[in-house]
Amino acid sequence: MNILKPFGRITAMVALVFAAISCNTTDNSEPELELIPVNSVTVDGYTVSLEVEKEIETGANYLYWKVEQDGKIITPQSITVNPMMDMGDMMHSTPYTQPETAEEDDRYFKNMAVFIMPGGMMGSWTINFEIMTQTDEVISGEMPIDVASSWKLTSVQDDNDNVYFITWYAPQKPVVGNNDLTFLVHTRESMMNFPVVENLEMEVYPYMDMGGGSGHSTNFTNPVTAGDGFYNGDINYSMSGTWTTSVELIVENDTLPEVVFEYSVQAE
Ligand SMILES: [Cu+2]
Repeated sequence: MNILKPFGRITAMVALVFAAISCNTTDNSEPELELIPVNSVTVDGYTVSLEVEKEIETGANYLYWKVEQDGKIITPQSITVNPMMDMGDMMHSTPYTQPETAEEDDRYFKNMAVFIMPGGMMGSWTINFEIMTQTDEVISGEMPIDVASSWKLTSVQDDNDNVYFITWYAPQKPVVGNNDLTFLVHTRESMMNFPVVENLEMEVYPYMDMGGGSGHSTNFTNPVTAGDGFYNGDINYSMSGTWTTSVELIVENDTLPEVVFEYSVQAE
């Protein structure tokens, strides 16, 4: 009967080892990238794929680029992109950055594009890409994409017809309680060039219309410039439901007309 004792100990040790392993995997705080395929294009034996975290829409989007050769992921030296909307009688680009190796997963290159118009009746979006392989081979092509419309982008003009594109960057999904409140601001230098605008003053005001002429605001801090066109504040929603947030930009002491974002806040 004594013969069972060591087995018991071994079982206990095995259980401990398993507990340690499963602890490790669940404790891993890196959020898992969950990407949706958008489109892929094959050029000269290289398959270039575009993947995203959420459906591409007006406002800010992160685009993840993957290049494969013979079914294997390769790491190019660089990927250069240029989003373009063909509106029939004219073409224009949109604010965007160039792809760099994704911190979350180095099999991908990642960039941001802020789409200023949805695709559809008005025109269609394509992302032109140029890839330099490790052997200096250049692969170029174009990737057609759909851009849905969203509530997260609006624009305003000043008296000199300068346009400012205001993107609601965060919260992407507003919830009751405290949320980081982040905007991005770009202007248009030409149809191909949309630089960020830093050091503006911004005045926001969140409001919930309760009907019958009554309504209320909630606690918030006004966003302030954080560099690269980002403006960071906070918003603490007291209730779920439909909210508006007005935004005024102050450009060199000139207060531009107010724009309003309207969206729904979830109960968490
Ligand atoms: Cu357009």
